[in-house]
Amino acid sequence: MQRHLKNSVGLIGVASGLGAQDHGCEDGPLLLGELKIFQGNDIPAQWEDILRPAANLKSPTAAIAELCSRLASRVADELASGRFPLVIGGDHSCAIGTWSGVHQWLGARGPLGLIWIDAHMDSHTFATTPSGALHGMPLACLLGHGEPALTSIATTEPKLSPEHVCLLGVRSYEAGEAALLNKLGVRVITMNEIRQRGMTAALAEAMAIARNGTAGYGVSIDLDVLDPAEEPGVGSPAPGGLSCDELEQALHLLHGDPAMLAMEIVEYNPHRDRDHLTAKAAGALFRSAL
Ligand SMILES: [Mn+2]
Repeated sequence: MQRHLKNSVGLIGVASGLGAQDHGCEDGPLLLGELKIFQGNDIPAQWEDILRPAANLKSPTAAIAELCSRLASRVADELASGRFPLVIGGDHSCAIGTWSGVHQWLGARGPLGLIWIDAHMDSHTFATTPSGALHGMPLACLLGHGEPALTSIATTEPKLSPEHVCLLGVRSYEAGEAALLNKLGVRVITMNEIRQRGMTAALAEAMAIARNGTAGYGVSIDLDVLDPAEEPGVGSPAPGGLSCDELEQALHLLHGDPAMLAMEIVEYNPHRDRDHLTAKAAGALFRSAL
């Protein structure tokens, strides 16, 4: 599919931490904007909007469903305007909105592929979650499993088919979500496997999966895939992650790929960051991918 989106990037912030136990990620987009982390690249990037949860919805599920529904429309609008959407979280529950929006825009053009770069699987449902936190559920929701309010954003059908999805960098998960992905046949490339094969080879495989039989694909980057010793500013740190350098190098593979339709960078928690290290990492990842 021919698209020429990447001459302009539309940044959409999602200032919400409602999906996490620690709400600190809600302050991520504003600080990244103030630091001009995504400016000064070859490709002009402009903040189009920062979305916030509605104040009148008391349950996190209702608030996140409403927020994701607005986000999905916003992302579809960016694509329709010819810009490349870059969604900046917030906690990872915003992925339900981001990828529902890309799916909606694709419509009859064909299925959506997704590369999920994360220390976690984010594939719980309310039946398996130990914490109840919605940022542990977005991938399950996009695959059509979980709370109907969250699986039916934009349309009731699943936004992703298992064969078009690949996870990268996983090292911290629970049995229930692993069982769901295993049952569905989703490819999971763990941190151990990346240590053996290298991140570039692993990302090349993920791209092949996300491109095969799809009309385009997206990339969801949870900053907690990076090692917290280097990049501490994330919601749920998990030791033993990627270095920013190795992820940056691998992301060059995405550079200039017309099949890449959108990206999101999530879980930046400024309250845990040190000397803006993790904020700068977010900017470096953006520049190498685009
Ligand atoms: Mn995540």
